[in-house]
Amino acid sequence: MDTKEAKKAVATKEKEVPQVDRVLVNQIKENVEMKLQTLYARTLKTASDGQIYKAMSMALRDRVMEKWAYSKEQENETNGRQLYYLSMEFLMGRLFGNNLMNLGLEAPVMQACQELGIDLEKVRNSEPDAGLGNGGLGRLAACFLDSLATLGMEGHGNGIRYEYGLFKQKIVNGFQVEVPDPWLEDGNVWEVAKPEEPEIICFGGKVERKIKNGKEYVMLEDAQCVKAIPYDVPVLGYDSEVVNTLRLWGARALKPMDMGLFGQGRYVDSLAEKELAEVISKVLYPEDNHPEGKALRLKQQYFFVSASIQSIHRKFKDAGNNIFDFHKKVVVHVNDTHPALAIPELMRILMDKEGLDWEDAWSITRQTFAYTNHTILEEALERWPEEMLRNLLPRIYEIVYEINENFCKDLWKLHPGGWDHIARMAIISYGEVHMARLCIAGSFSVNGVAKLHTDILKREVFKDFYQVEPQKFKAITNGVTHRRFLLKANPKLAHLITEHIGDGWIKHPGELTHFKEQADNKDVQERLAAIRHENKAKLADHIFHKYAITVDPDSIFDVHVKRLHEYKRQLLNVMHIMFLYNKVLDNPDFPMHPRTFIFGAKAAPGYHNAKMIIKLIHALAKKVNNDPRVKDKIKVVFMENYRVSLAERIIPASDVSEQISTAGKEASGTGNMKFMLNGALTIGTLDGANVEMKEAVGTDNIYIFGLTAEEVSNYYQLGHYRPYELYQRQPELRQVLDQLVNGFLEEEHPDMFQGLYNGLLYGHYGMADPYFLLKDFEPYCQAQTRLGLEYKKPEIWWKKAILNISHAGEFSSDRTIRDYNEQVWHLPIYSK
Ligand code: T68
Repeated sequence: MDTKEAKKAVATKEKEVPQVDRVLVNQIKENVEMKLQTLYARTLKTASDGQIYKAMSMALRDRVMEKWAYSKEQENETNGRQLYYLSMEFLMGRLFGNNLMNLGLEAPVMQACQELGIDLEKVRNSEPDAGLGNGGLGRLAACFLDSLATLGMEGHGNGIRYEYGLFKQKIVNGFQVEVPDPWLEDGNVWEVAKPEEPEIICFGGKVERKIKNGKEYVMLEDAQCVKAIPYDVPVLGYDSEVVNTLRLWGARALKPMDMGLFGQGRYVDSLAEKELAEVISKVLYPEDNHPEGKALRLKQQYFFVSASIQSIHRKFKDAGNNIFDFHKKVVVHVNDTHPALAIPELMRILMDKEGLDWEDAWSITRQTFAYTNHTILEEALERWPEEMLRNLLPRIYEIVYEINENFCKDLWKLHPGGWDHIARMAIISYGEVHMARLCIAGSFSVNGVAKLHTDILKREVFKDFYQVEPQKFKAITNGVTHRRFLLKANPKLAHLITEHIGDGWIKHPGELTHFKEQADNKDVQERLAAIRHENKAKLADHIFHKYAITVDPDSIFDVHVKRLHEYKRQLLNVMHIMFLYNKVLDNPDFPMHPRTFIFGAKAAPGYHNAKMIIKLIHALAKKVNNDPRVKDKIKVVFMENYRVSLAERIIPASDVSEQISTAGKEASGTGNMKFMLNGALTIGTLDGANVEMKEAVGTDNIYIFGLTAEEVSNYYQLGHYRPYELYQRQPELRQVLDQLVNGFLEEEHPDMFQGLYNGLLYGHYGMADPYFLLKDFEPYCQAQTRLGLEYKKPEIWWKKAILNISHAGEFSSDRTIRDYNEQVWHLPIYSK
């Protein structure tokens, strides 16, 4: 069977007996058994699930490597324009199933497994998630890689090979406990180490200027240097010949140990340098939307951008290119400001290595970089102490200093005498280096991740910059790979769609709009409902086995999964559950369709309020789930350790998608899109990409409530928000808030949630209820009531669900990547 036919088999599997290629199936069986023997000296009878996973992955890997080799050869021969996507985070999740799907081998592998008696599901679950990211930003980078390869663009990722990914979350007595994630412990089938291609990265030292042959050159003296070793991961596209590379850098000492010290018997000291070097790529910082101002974090940033830029430069030169064409052949995208030092690093290489003068170097640099902003939260905008940069990276500091001088001189011409104005825009200001400002000054393109977000950047956060260079600013709305989050995660729904509109949507998600024609088709509605029910039953099973909580697949699965952050307002969801609970206690016949509220969220380890909200959800779950008076009308489940693979399990089983951030705070959101693709209905605010989802699907097919971003912004500016008055005026709201502190939830520790309560009514330092939970409480409860009523009318509910799926193509990362390419990157497309 050729790959086309194999793919068709994937799309139409479950339909009668899939027609698979016998020869291929036999080959796969043979490959797997052989790998088991040669790798582990095991047979199928004696191998563990983990060993079978490895053997199967190695067998698959052989096919991947062959494709990768040809793709690289092609890339070298063509010497075309390349994209390098620099990101501190790539939240890849599992790769086995995705690679299987992309190679069109799902059906024959399933057949082979069946014949060998291998439980494929178990095998898949043996793979650890590559959790090299915190949340949206890191997962976006992973989705982009998928779409780039599928669309036939040469776009490579560059990041850090953290030895420990994002912590694993354990819940102990309702509290989050963080456990390390040593995901590489059993090796990583998908990486190829290239110790023979290291880059050298230097920290500290002193900048010295020397004259040689009448020319000044710059060098660092007494610096501490480490090696950056590339670990390359192939990135396959779906039905595509282009195989890109995700290059993750690991830190190593220049010398494995100090032989002098070793000879003196000082064994531990002899390893000190190695330890100091390796700590750089040891662990991912677990803060999302809140930068950690530690020197080690700055080291990580420079480590990976310096390695990336040096290797990009090396490859560019090896291809025989002229340095003045650098920006024509290379575009470097910085994913938020974390890789911002790539800008002065390229300047350093162009000047100190290539001998270019400042003007030429700056001109090339500014035409090479593009920057995406992912947040407007003030506290999340990165700034580094000037001193720290000067000490850790003296040459880079000099360059940033010079960039700032020139930048301010230009501003002075525009705003003569405007000291305040210039201080607001300066890259170095009051002893701090402002990374977003460096990115804007050093890039040819700046973009937000949704329309609303970009508007806020232009109007507020980057207003001064927008006035100077409006043409740089672009709105490019995020997207997610519909192949991982629909085709792979929800195969039965994918099959239903394909049955009606063909399988073109897999590569052209815009075609999903054809599914609209089925919106009123009773049969399709019923099948969609049946698929959802089956997915819910599976999740219910999982919940029962893991948490011993019985949940009813006939109840509404109302799902809130994402990082825990006050602006995302998981607490508002909790308040609504408490409101419902009170209703049922007041009136046992309170009319409501039973609901299962599902949460999943990791809190940053140092984020106290976020951790208390996790504890609160558990306290509420304990109370509600064990209260016979609610008669199974309400269940609350917190799913531990939310991550990519769990998202793939939960989202296809969701009826309701909670996207209820304070308007103006969520730059885009991407979970919202994954739910939409799977036909869940959104309850949400007019925030981030929700706004565009509403435009796409129509007001009637999404439950929108609450303050607008403009209203929120007015409240902040005018300072006239009085949550306490709402508390006094609204008895149902008051009851809920009082229950936080009157022992209703935690009899033994009634003051457990006093901090959350105080924050809502009185504020900690700044204003009370800065995320407007009290203001949005009533409209939220009303929207929930509307939603609950509509769930009871299947012909209305499932029509809406079909319309959501039909309009979700716009939120595929394929569309996003095409937009980036048209507006920013201009890469050639190599389609099959
Ligand atoms: C998210 N940002 C946005 N940041 O919050 C979300 N931050 O609205 C958007 O959809 C997504 O980016 C993709 O554009 C993040 O996820 C981080 O994870 C982060 C990590 C380190 C430091 C700061």
